[in-house]
Amino acid sequence: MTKPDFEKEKERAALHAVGMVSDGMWVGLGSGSTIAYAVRALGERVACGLDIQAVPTSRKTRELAASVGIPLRDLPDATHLDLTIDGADECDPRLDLIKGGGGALLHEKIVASASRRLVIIVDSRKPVPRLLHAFPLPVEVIPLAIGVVSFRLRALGAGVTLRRLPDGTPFVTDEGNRILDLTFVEPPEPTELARSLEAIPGLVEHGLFLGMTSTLVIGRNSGADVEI
Ligand code: ABF
Repeated sequence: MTKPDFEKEKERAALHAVGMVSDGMWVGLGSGSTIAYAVRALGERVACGLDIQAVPTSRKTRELAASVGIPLRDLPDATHLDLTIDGADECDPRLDLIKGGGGALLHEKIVASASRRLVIIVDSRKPVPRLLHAFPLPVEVIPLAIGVVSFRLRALGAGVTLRRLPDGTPFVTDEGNRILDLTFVEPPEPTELARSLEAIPGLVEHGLFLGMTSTLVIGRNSGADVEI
């Protein structure tokens, strides 16, 4: 059996999603290495005359989209979007997701929630039977609340790690916040956990994207699987 080429899988999923974009759309652009394939492919379509406005969810995506000529709008200019293409860290059979491994979950969730359709593109390593059993759940916290929020998270049974850069300094989000990565020895039910997290003041957003995905595209060695 040939070893899967994960970069090819990302590209296949991205090309499928970009085929869903049409003239006149406002398109949300997520973050991450899979999205980079979608942004470059969208740039090629724009160069051939596709007329869209795009709202990026991170500085990195903005820079890449600008470099390939995609017309960009700022998030404050957007009221709603037609379609958002984004990646994920984990996805389960219900198409629920963990996102935020790249630290852009707040903007990603705002854009996804304002979109009529959320198309998630992943390679074949991302689908899992259940969320919260492997990939740590990122939550975004305002800096002055780190202590009180961490205390409340531990009381929920979470192991809490402040995300740091390789030089040891804390990772800072595009909004100037911090990321805590949560692990669970006994993973809770995602919906209940989401409700508990949303009740903690100072916790700005969490990386559980539940009931938001319209279409999941899983890149495969040959082609792409599409789940709706
Ligand atoms: C974003 O980028 C995130 O929410 C997720 O954390 C990450 C996925 O990155 P990659 O496509 O590089 O695996 O979509």
